[in-house]
Amino acid sequence: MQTQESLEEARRVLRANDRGGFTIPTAGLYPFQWLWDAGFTALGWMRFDEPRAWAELETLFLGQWENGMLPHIVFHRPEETYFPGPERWGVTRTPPTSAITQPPVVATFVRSMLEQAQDQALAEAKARSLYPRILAYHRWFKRERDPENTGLVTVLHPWETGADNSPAWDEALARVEVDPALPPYTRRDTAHVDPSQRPRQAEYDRFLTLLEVYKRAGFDQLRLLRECPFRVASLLIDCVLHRANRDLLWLSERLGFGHEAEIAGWLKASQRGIEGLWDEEAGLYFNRDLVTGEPIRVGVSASFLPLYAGTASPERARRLLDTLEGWAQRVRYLVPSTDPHSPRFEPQRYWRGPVWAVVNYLIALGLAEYGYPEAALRIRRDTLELVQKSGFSEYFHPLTGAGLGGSSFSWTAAIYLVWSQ
Ligand code: 2M8
Repeated sequence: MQTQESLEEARRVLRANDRGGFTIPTAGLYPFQWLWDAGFTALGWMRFDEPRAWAELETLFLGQWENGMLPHIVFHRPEETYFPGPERWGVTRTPPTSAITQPPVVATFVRSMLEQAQDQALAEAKARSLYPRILAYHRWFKRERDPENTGLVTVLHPWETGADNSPAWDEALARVEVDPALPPYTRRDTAHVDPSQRPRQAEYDRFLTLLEVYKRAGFDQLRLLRECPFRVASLLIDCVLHRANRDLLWLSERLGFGHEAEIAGWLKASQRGIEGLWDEEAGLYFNRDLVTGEPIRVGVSASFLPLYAGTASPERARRLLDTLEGWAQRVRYLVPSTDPHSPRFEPQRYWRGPVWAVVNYLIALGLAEYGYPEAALRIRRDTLELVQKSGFSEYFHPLTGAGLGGSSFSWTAAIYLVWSQ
């Protein structure tokens, strides 16, 4: 595909996935609105339809809970092609939603949408109306997921991290005992995608067991912080939230809301929390198991995200670049979702090896900001090349460049639009 043709195709993917105010990630496999997908997709819409871009975020917030939580899926209308749907989650509200969250990219993307908007009046009005809802969401994180002010959020499900079957969660998830009374279920994902590219059955049983744990706890977060058998600190959540708080602070100042001191307090804690995940010997940041308190010593693409957060010192940023260069010796395309030196690296299985355009976007942004434009450009070029070679796939094989998972995928199209214009 030539760039011009690919750009037209990327716009076509977003239009085809548009369900009126929200964009599904891809038909069949994911027929609802997902939180962080909506953020990236809004950035894509911004390149050719600004009102539609703002609508994506407004529609997402229709799912926000009264306590501020922004759920990871909003089930705007019934669809039979996905499991677990609203019945299994058992959340009684309209529209129905899941009961967990996802990487909170929204504040950061609202800021960049406001900065790049052609229609400044519209952008300012939309940012102003979204701001209090984003603030309520970030206050929820602090109040319900870091009540002891450790600077790290407690994550209660691999789905919250966005990187569902990452090898980083293997031990923490294995500790979850499959509920013997788990209601029977039929997976739908493996009807759409080759099972060798999806999580394993043992993982799904535990993903579903955790839902029953939440329901039994009445979704009480503070209770789940004590009782949930799966509790981790995830770089994807903590780094995305740190940057989102930096951008929320910027928005507060720019729009005159006056919450700067409160947000600066959160930033101080998360700066300390994230930098506490650094491993000097590995030259990387590691996720942490909050049940054992131990670092999870497997390198994953999120290990580079303190560059995106902006918490890393220049020395640590340099070490990260060296580590990334080591990974680049092992794969053709950056950035594999798992360290390709690791025995757990599986180049075609979902979050255990493949390249994801959205994570590439976050890492490249961080590298550029730390003064490594060439490394950022390499990642950008790899991403565009993958799309040109294999289309708008959900993820890509880091050795062969083959497209994997769902096709005509919204966030891949969105990143293509953002990066090639
Ligand atoms: C994937 O996750 C969903 C559950 O949330 C699934 O497999 O059913 C992940 O890649 C996640 O990060 C993404 O937001 C979602 C939709 O693209 O799909």
